[in-house]
Amino acid sequence: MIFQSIISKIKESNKIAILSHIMPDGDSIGSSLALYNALKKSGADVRFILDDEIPKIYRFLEGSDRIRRPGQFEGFDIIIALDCGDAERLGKSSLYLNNNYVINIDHHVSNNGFGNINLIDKDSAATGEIIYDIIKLLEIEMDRPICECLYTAIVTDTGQFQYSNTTFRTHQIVGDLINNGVNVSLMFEKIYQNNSKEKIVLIKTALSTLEFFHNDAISCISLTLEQMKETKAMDEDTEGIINLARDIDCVEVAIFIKELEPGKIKVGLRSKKKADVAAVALRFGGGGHVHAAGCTVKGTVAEVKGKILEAVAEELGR
Ligand SMILES: [Mn+2]
Repeated sequence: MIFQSIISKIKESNKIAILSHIMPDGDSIGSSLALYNALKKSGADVRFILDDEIPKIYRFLEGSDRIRRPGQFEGFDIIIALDCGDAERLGKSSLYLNNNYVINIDHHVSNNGFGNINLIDKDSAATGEIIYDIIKLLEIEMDRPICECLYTAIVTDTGQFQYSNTTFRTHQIVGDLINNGVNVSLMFEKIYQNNSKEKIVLIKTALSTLEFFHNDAISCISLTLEQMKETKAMDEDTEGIINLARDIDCVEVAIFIKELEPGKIKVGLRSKKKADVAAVALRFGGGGHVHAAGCTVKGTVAEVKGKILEAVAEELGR
């Protein structure tokens, strides 16, 4: 029903804007570019507006060189926001939400339903899975560039098909993408075997801060602005660092603390089994999934670390 209203809304629209969140990841970029390429192919006047840079590793994807930055307010027949839990995460792109008809498509439980139509499917491993269905229902042919975008969305949000969000359906969809031309080893080479030297030096610095708490059930890695500057790494290079802290046998919850600007700290949280890190993040105004969540907190690195450690320990004791 909700799918049908979205499909008819898209079909009756010509001028369409796709928006997604700042600090983009593989799913936000992959799902947005897949829909962008598909709608473009169907003849729509479509643009993908993003208030950020596309991370280098995703620049091989079709359409990645045609993103627009948010500028003047413009009217669109519809706005489609993807993979974004709330309007604030759109950055300056949120200005397009005013006086435009908004379709909000996401898989985050914490999505606050800011659209006129909201399709929030927490059982989808990635927004890319929902976009796969949308493109199928629009009866637009799945060509190789579209499939590569969707594959990127799904492989990154499932942690290379290892997280509990990975389902039978995930593999069915991915099977179809491979059937339509995706070269798996080439995708892994582009996404995972393409690190810059600066990124690896950053990982070295990050690991030097690794600490354990709560009988080693909690691990914590932190990065200050100064350390970021010293390593000359890019902001996007911090992606995946938290996994190094998580992937340790004794660890149940991993914390990654990153200084965004003086007094403003971004916190990433990962858990393996029962601990609900989305609940922890929510207490600090953030959100996410049970096993992967985040928030932005005011304070120094040490202050924020103290508060988060306390909240995580409480969650573990529940
Ligand atoms: Mn996602």
